[in-house]
Amino acid sequence: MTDTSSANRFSMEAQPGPFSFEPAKTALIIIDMQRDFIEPGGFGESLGNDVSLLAEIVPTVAALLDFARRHGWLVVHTRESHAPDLSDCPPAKRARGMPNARIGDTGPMGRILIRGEPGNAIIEPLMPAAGELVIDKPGKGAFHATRLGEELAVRGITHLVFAGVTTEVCVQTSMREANDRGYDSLLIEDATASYFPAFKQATLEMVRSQGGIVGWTAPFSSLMQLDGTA
Ligand code: TIU
Repeated sequence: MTDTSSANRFSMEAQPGPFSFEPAKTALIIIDMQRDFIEPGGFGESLGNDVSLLAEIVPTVAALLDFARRHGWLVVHTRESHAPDLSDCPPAKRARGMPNARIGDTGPMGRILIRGEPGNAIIEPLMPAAGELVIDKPGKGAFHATRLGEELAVRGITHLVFAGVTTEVCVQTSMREANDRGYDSLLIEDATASYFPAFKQATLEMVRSQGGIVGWTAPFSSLMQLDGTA
C-alpha cells in the first residue's frame, strides 16, 4: 500500500488498475449475508439453488468486516427483505422464477424474505455491531427504495468496498447503482459468491472491463496490506 497524495490517501493493487481511497471516506457494504440465501429452507434454495456454495466465503467476509472495524470505516449491512403485508413486493417479483415457495410463504425459517423472520436475519458470524447501518432493501440494488444514498451523503462517503451475495444479482446491481451515483467501488473477489461460479467470474470480468466501467476488483489480500501502513 503506497501513500499517493496525502497522509490520508492510499492506493492498492487492483484490476484494471490501482484503487485509491481515503479510509475516512470509505464504507464497507456487505450485501445480503442472510440465512435466507445461505442456509437450507430460505429464498435461495426455494429458487432451486445449491446454497452450500455461498457458505465458503463467510470466513473471508468476517475477516474483511474485522478489518473495516479496526480501520474505523463506516460499515453497512443490507438485507433483501419485504414488509409482512408484501406492500413493497411487486407482484412480478413474487411470481418470478417458479420457486418452490414464494416470497411471503412459510418456510422452515419463517416467512420467506420477510422482515423480522428468523431466515431473514444476517448470519451469526457477521452480525451487525452497534453503530453499524442495517439497510432493509426490497429490491436487488441497495439504493433502490432505501435511505442508503442519504446515509452515505451525510457522512461524506466517496468510496465503497463491496462484499456479499450473490455476485451477479444483488452485489452487481448495487455496484451499478453506486457507479451511476458517482461512487468509486471495489469488489473483494474472495468475499463474494454466486450459486453459479461462472456467473461470479463473468461479473468480476465485466465490472473491471473497459477501464473499470463499473469499478475495480481485488482479492482481500491486497486490501490487507493497508494493515502495515495505517
Ligand atoms: N441477494 C441477492 O442476490 N438476491 C437474489 O435473489 N440472488 C439470487 O442470486 N437469486
